[in-house]
Amino acid sequence: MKRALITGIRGQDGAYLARLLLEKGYEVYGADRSGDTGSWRLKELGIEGDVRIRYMDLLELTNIMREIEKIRPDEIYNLAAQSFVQASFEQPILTSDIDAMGVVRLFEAIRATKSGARFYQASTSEMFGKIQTVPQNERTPFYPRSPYGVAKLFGHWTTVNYRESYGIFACSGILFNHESPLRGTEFVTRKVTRGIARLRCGLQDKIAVGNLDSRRDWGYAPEYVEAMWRMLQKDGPDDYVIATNESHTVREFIEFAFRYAGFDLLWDGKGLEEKGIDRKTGKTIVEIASEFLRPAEVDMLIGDYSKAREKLGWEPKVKCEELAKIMVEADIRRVGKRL
Ligand code: NAP
Ligand code: F7E
Repeated sequence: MKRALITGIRGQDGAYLARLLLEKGYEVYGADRSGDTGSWRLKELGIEGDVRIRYMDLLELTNIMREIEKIRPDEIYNLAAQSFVQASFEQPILTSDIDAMGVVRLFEAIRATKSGARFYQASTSEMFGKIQTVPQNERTPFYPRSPYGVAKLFGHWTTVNYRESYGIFACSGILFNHESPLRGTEFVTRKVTRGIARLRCGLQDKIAVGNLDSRRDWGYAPEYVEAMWRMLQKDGPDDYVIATNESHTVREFIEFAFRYAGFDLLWDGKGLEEKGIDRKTGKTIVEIASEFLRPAEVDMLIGDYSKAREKLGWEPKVKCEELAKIMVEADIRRVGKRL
């Protein structure tokens, strides 16, 4: 039986990856910094009792070393991060400590314990930031636009460097945005789908958002964790872009989600004054709030996943419109049950 250690087990991807690896017969260890064994995501997937939770913080090297020594994993998936871009502008030092230095700590722990584990690093399309080519692939130059993007770029190059210097089987997955019903409510997709579900039953009267015009390549998280696993099953380590090769504005995602929930949304006004109006009632249901605008924005992302298709046999199935439907459906169901 293979043994996997997943950092960030309590996050969206941690939950889906844990389910996938359990289905494949792995013994799954989940590292969590709170020491709490409960997780609403693992619970929703029905696997809460099947994952062995270990107390581990990426800020503490000794803690990481002890756990790797004890667990002796065959595969380590580093999914832990301060992953909210907007928060990284408020907490740049903490974000760097976790997302950049945390990766060095993990690699040094692997070396110190002489672990032969294969390693996956959760890199991100945010490293492309102010994009230099369209679409973006593994050869596109990086230009991060936030403390989060800068820290993740450090983590990416650390992964490449430890692979080249010490022969560690380390892969960097450059994943574009991926969402699901398990997405955190601070991210725009889930904020919108949860907001719509609550609007429908009068628990909230509008949704406040920031930039409507940025474009993202949004995929479906359960499919993306499959790509992570495939990377670690290859004969050699490498880096891969994982994306859908479709790009949509935030505005379009909002339109898909409202339409699926049965609303007829009409946009009116410009800039901070723009509003989304419910054509049936004439009420404002979407408004712009400057607090959700960022000091620097990533305007547009679209990924070219052809290397992953050729080498991993990986292909996305769920695209943006279908994704909005899946998320709206799940949130309507939850609100119905008052979850
Ligand atoms: P997520 O839901 O935010 O999960 C990240 C997890 O990391 C959280 O559960 C968090 O724990 C944990 N964590 C934070 N700081 C930690 C620390 N110091 N020590 C240990 N654990 C810590 O993120 P996700 O969406 O699942 O993404 C997984 C990874 O992929 C992240 O590294 C993210 O940056 C990266 N990524 C995500 C996307 C995407 O679109 N989802 C795209 C590209 C890359 P708490 O619950 O205690 O806060
Ligand atoms: O923003 C705009 C916002 O926070 C998407 C993380 O998983 O994916 C994620 O980062 C876009 C941005 O995701 C609101 O300005 C408008 O242009 O959902 P987001 P993100 O910043 O793209 C990457 C790949 C990661 O690696 C990250 O870890 O939507 N936007 N209005 C808004 N964003 C938020 N959060 N809230 C709003 O109200």
